Amino acid sequence: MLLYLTDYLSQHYSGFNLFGYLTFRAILSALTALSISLLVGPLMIRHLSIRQIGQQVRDLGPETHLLKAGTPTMGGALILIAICLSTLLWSRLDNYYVWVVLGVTLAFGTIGFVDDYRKLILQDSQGISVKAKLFWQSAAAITAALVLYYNAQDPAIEHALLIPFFKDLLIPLGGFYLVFTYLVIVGTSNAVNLTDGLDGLAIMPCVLVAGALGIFAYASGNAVFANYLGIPHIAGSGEMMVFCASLAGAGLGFLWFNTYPAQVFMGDIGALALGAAIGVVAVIVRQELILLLMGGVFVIETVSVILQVASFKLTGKRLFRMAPLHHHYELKGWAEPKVIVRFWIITVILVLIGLSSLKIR
Ligand code: 57M
Repeated sequence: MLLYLTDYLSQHYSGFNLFGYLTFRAILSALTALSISLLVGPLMIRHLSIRQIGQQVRDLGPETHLLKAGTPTMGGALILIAICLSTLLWSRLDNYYVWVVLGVTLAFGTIGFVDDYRKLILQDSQGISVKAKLFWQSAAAITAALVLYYNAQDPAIEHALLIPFFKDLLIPLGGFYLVFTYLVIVGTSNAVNLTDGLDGLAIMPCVLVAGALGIFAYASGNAVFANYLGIPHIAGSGEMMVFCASLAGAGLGFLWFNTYPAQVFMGDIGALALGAAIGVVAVIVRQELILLLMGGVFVIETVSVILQVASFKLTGKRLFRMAPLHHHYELKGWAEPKVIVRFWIITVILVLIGLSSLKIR
């Protein structure tokens, strides 16, 4: 939004040309979102506490979690406000990718809000049913997939699966693009949701993966860099760097309060929205397989649940002490911060490997 002003002012004062640079706007976007999170965080925590919007903790989980009962949750609302304000301020609003990614983020955030609201405010422990949650997630994801499919500027690239670490290796998806895109968005959203089970465990990998996707967006959106790196040029995708920067900034600001011992949880409103946001950005910049790699912690957590349920149903025995995997290590005696930081370190390693695919091909 501010770009309309700075574009005008730059005609009279050359210094305002700075705001035309994507990298500068991304830095401002991150700092704006970080500032909003840090400044509004305490007010939000106080508001949630006064409204007694506190986490209910099931007694099935590790005993250490019982102490967490009553921790204010739905803090993800602050993350979404910071992301939306910062993105609207610093991105080019005539770029349709910006509206697609904001629409998906807010749609999944709304689904999470309704679930949290029912559980925490209406005291309905079930929240919205699994079927209803999946239905609305599917509606949002399929809508985004259709919009991206029919607005593709270069279908040969934008409807193909990019194979990382190989130069110009694209597999045309055709109509399967819609199914694949749906799976990426809904899968990432629910994987982040499952991962959000320890203080800061989900938000830091979201910050790291979003930051890396921002770099991919910058490279893909720049014809010269895309050509030099041997990745597809996707005109306009560079603006995703501004969105990713706002997600990273808002996430770091939230982590200030969510770090162990957490003063606030993000709730489904945050977890579902952040996962969907990361998923749709990966689709826009054609880096779904790199997302699978960099978001490996989300994948491992989800697979651990699938394996645990399958094992229990088939053999009556559990593979892990408890799933998702972070609970398994807690029950092995690892202190919560140890589990969290080690999962963060694994994410840093996976993100660095993912970024290396920009050069190794
Ligand atoms: C999302 N929610 C946390 C918080 C957060 C099928 C099964 C695997 C489903 C899964 C499940 O219920 N997942 C829901 C995970 C919950 O966090 C809230 O939920 C929001 C995210 N959606 O923002 O509001 C608890 O996580 C802890 N927490 C923190 N710090 C944070 O920053 O400590 C969260 C954020 C919070 C708090 O204790 O209450 C969650 O874990 O539910 N179920 C599970 O994950 C359960 N696993 C399980 O049942 N495993 C079984 C089978 C089904 C695989 C098994 O291993 O045999 C575990 N979770 C709980 N209790 N709460 C274990 C039992």
